[in-house]
Amino acid sequence: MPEPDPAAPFRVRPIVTRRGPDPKQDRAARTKLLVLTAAAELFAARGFRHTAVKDVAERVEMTKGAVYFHFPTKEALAVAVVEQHYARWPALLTEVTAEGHGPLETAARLLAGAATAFRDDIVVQAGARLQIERPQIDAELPTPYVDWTQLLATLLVRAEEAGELRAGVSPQAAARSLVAAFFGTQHISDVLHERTDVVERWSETAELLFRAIGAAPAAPVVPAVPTAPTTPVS
Ligand code: LUB
Repeated sequence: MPEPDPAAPFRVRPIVTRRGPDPKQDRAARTKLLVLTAAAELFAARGFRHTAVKDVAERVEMTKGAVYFHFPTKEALAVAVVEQHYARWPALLTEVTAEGHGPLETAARLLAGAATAFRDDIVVQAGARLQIERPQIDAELPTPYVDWTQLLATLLVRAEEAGELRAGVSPQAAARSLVAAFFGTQHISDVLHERTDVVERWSETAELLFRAIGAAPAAPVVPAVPTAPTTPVS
C-alpha cells in the first residue's frame, strides 16, 4: 500500500509564472500574481474590511476593470490570497523531505520553516489575518488548521512506527497540540512584535513540545535558532 502523501491535504497549488508555450497565458499569470500580492500587502496591513479593490488597482497601477478581469470580487481576492497561503506548504514539505530526516525531525523542520514564512512572506501573513476575519468575508474560505493537523498527524504516525515518539503519546493529539501552539505563538508574536520574533518564539516552544513527545529525551529534534531577548512592548 503506498504511503499517504502528507501534502495531500493542501489541495491548492501555487500560481505558476514560469514561461509556458503561450505568452498570453504567461502574461495573465504574472498579472494575476502581481494583483494577488498587492492585495495581500493591503489585507495584511489594513484587513479585509478596510481594503477596497480600488486600492489594489491603484497599487498595481491598473484599472479596477483590469483587476476584476482576474478577480471578480474583493471576496474572490481574499479567497485567492488564503488559498495561496496554503499553497506555500507543499513546496516547503518537498524541500524538507528531500533533506532525508526522520519523520519527527521532518515535522519539527517543517514548522520551523513555516515560522520563517510567517515572518517573511506577505501572502502567508495576509492569509492568516483573513482567516481571523472569516466572519467578515462572505465567501467559502478554506477551513483553517485542519490541513496542518492532518499533515502533522501523518508524520507523527510514521514517527510512532519508527519508534521516535514517546510511549503513550497519541500522534493525533500531538498534531493538534502542535498546531494550537504554533497558531498561538505566531498570533502573539504578530500582536506584540509584528512577527519580528516569531522564529525565536516558535523555536523555544517547539523545543519544549518536541522534547515532550519525542522518545529520545536527550536529542532535541528542533533546529537550533539563537534565542533573541524579548523586547518590552513599547
Ligand atoms: C496555522 C493559520 C496560522 C496553523 O493552518 C492554518 O490555518 C494556520 C492561519 O489560519 O497557523 C498552525 C500551523
